[in-house]
Amino acid sequence: MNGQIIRVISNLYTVKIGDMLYGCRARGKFRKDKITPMVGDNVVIDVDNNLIIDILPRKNELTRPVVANVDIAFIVTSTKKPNLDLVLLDKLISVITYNNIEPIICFTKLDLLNEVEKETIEKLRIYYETIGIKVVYNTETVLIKKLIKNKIAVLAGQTGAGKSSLINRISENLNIKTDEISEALGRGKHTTRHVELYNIAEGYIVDTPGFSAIDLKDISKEELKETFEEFKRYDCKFKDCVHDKEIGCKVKEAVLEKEILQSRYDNYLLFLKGLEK
Ligand SMILES: Nc1nc2c(ncn2[C@@H]2O[C@H](COP(=O)(O)OP(=O)(O)OP(=O)(O)O)[C@@H](O)[C@H]2O)c(=O)[nH]1
Ligand SMILES: [Mg+2]
Ligand SMILES: [Zn+2]
Repeated sequence: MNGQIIRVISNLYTVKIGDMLYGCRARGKFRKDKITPMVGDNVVIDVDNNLIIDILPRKNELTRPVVANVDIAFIVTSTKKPNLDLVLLDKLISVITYNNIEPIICFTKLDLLNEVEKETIEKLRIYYETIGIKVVYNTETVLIKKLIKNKIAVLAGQTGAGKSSLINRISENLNIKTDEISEALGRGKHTTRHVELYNIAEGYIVDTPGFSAIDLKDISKEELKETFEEFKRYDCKFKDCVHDKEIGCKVKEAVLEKEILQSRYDNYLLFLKGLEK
């Protein structure tokens, strides 16, 4: 029977099949092959023996926390206190996209902004939406819940951005404090492995500590370019153009024409330089 691992405590896996939960162990062969089942894994279990006998191919694997098959990542982005950080936002978009996860921007703390500042955020929202990235405000709880439905979601973003508050907003009936979620997901737990997916809004959510620390170092220049969706619309003179100093670069022209957001291009170059070292 096929199911999904929703909890790991030490070597005990909880596998969900429909509405049923099965406590399982991994078959011995996995250990020999150095394969470790992960939360989020789609697995085949032998119900009679409570054994995980096969793991289906993963679409991605995160290491902090250890979760597989993540569908979406909310990039929780504070617009004030702490100040808007477009470098971190664009970096997370690239890292998340590269990991085969759909990035969704969630702006927070718009209540702290004046009208002019709000307009700036509204313009950013429109830009990112235009390039195909979903954008929400943390107050749009109905919309956020709809996005989580039937998905495994993680939260990324700097400390104080409002990740835990967002979970509280959308989880009327979650009977665990968000602090405890972070705790359960690995903070300060060194001896026992415990990762759990929490059922919220008919989906699963992981309050990810430290996702923002992930950097781009494993990505090649070519792969970085691929994560900037809006660049793909332009045909540069050279097919392998990295949109830096090449002549006939249509991306650079588009930046001058203000078709591409200056900060997006600046951040791209910043990440590109970082990869050259
Ligand atoms: N004014 C305002 N404050 C907010 C909003 N969202 C969160 N906060 C406040 O911002 C502070 C930080 O929020 P948290 O949810 O703890 O932030 P976090 O992202 O979980 O931070 P870490 O757990 O440290 O990574 C808290 O005092 C929240 O009450 C918002 O939309 N508006
Ligand atoms: Mg938090
Ligand atoms: Zn170019």
